[in-house]
Amino acid sequence: MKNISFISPFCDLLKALTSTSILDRAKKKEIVNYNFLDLFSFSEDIHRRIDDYPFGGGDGMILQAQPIFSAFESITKISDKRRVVFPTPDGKKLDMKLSLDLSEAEDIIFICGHYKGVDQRVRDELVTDEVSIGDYILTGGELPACVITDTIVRLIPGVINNINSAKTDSFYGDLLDHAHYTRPDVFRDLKVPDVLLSGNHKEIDKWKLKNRIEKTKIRRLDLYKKYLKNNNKVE
Ligand code: 6GU
Repeated sequence: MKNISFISPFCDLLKALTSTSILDRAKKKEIVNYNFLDLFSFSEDIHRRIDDYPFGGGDGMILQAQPIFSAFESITKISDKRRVVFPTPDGKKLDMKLSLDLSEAEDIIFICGHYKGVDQRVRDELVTDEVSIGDYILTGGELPACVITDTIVRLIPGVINNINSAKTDSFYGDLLDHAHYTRPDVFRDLKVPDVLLSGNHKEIDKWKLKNRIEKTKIRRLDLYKKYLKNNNKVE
């Protein structure tokens, strides 16, 4: 069983998101275990402070090293195959390759802080992976930690029933996913493409691939070019 631990001043948010849907199912199936370490309860300060002013001046408060180190050190039985993730906009940008790589760890520990707000010694001494979820700024590391957890957990064998579904997902290969339809075949005069009702699986597969290629070319020229190159195709 994989252990995913979160060190955070806002564990409520993390608990809510991990106790819903697929993330909760993975826990019920005993494939993963989630562990929440409330940063305040590791403070050695009499007022339970966890942050202080930055040396050298500047805006905002900085999370102190002590509560984070103490929370980290309270986690016993950490495997050698562990990754310590610090979500931060100046980290490596998350993609499926990084998700797959992280999903192979036995223990994953998230240190949720604030971009300009964590003592650098935490990043230097404890963190193995600094990860960004995109080029925009969020207020804290909790939402990115949940995003990263979600993408990791769904890749662990046994979590999603239909692994083929995960494999045809956008970004697993180079192409975006095709359009999907379900019953009824006519809804308010809007018809499902005939080929999908034909039962001709060769034609259906051709349609799906064409749909994926067209969508990728329009929306993500970067991925489309990669697809052409990887499949030795020229336009
Ligand atoms: Cl990982 N953290 C924060 N605070 N903002 C972000 C981010 C992470 N990735 C994109 N924006």
